[in-house]
Amino acid sequence: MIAHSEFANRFAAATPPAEEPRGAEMLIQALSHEGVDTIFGYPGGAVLHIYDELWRARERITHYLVRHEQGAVHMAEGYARATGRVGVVLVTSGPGATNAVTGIANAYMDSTPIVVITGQVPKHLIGTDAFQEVDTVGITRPCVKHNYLVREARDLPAIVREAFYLARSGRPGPVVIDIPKDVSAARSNYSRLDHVSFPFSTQPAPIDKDLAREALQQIVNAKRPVLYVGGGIVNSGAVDSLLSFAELLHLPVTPTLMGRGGFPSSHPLCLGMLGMHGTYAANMAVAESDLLVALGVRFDDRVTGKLATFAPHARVIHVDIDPANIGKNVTPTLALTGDVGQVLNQFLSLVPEQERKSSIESWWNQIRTWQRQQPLRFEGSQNQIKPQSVIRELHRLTEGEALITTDVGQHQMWVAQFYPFTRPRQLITSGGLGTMGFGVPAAIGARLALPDQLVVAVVGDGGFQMTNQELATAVQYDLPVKVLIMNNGYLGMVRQWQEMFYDRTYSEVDISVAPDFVKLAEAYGAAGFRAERPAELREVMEAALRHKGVAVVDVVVAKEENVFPMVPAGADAHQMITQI
Ligand SMILES: Cc1ncc(C[n+]2csc(CCOP(=O)(O)OP(=O)(O)O)c2C)c(N)n1
Repeated sequence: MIAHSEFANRFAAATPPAEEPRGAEMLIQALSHEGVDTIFGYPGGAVLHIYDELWRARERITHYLVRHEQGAVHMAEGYARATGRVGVVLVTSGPGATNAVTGIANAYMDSTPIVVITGQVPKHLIGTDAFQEVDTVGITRPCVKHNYLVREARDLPAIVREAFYLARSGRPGPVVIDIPKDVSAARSNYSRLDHVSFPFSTQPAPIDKDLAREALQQIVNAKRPVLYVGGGIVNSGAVDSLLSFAELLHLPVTPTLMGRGGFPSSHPLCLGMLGMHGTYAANMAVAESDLLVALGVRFDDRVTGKLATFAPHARVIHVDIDPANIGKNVTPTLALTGDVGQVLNQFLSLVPEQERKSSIESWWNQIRTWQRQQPLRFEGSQNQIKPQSVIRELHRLTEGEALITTDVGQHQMWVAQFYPFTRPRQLITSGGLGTMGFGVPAAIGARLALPDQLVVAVVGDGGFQMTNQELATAVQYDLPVKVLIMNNGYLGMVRQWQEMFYDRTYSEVDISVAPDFVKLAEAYGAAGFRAERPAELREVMEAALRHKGVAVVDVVVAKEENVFPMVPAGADAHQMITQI
């Protein structure tokens, strides 16, 4: 048995001279060089050298200690989506990395730029089923833009530089850097960061002018055009160009869930969201259109329903920065690969003077008729709080200015339907992967990025129970997010499907045995509020929004309310269920 001090002496004696930096130090230097000042993470054995170095760098980089690695990734996503900056995560090997995978996949599906640094067992133990070893590169391969297993400390500066470039360029997404413990410990020649060679061209590819001209001609000539706009508009910062273009040609616009806020909801040209729970007018307009202009979208099945009958009369122009998206689900008649903002600017510069007026009045008359026939609506109630009315009230109390994050389920759809988003990055939701538990940590990350912004997480009672431990993180760092739980005692969206498509067989969706959410909030050091009756809703929400610190509002809503309209999975717009 070696006494502790003796061990420490031996270790010290074996430590090489300190002139050359360790891999961990090079990593921190490289992160600083990328402008990183915020990391969300959770320590463990394989990242101890990195945490040691991080402590020394704490004046430059603030580390936010989460309560679960999934929370760290969602916080980084919230941070990234609120600002467009790259979010950074640091977790340990094995379970640290696997806990992060849901967030990584979520970021991949929603094109969110994050860099996730994972610890790995020392190189000589890789492949031996060592303690806390998993093949992180293998596990994450299908859900990252790129990943690295770092073999030499001296490679770190170049890898970090490339990882950040890849995360934010083109279609943004997650990049994983897996660092074996011996690599973060190794001392190495330090290549100066500004001398790192960089194989990529950072210039965006030019837009094909002839194709752009042809696309514009088709748009101008179309009788029933629709602009179908997605998250690409937000990521590209193309919001103003889109607005100018739509206004110039008086074109109807329908945003996807991820495109919400990319075009102002209250604008007369906006038809509301399309897809499974989109508006009647948006879905009918797409179904009857003769030209669908798809801008920064990926033809998700929640938008298209049955592909064979999606927009059956339409030519399709698809503009996307990611060539892999083009033709993946729908074969376009004309494709433009490139930044959607640049393409729109190109269109704007080409629109001939005489075309700057609407020639599609009868199309607009038809659309207005659909809007009048089936507006978004719900039945009010004197006795029960209707979930839609909660969102309306939230909109009123926040004067439409809140940044909203959500989980996944019915509440998410009601937020998308009833909170009219007016600016990009105002709704941060899990669109592609549909991750319950996303809302609370994403709100924390967004609030950290935007300290003056009111941030409200609207969550279900199911999703809240997946990541509510991050309330501790919010309290610890004084990030006063507001959490609005739409508590229906059910896994509501699943219950709705069971009601509608499985003869009301409510199989395993009753979650009415739950903690007292007010007490739970208080146990975390947050404030807890509850509203059970319509008459008290406004006052309770007001009090929660006024509260200076982290606040949780348990809103007990009508248990069996359904989200309408609904295009059943695999159906087409004409089979939309609109009744309430
Ligand atoms: C991690 C995860 N597991 C399962 C699902 C499937 N799922 C989608 S919606 C939903 C119900 C969500 O219930 P709740 O959070 O209470 O929200 P509500 O639908 O009632 O608004 C479930 C289980 C999912 N999206 N994510």
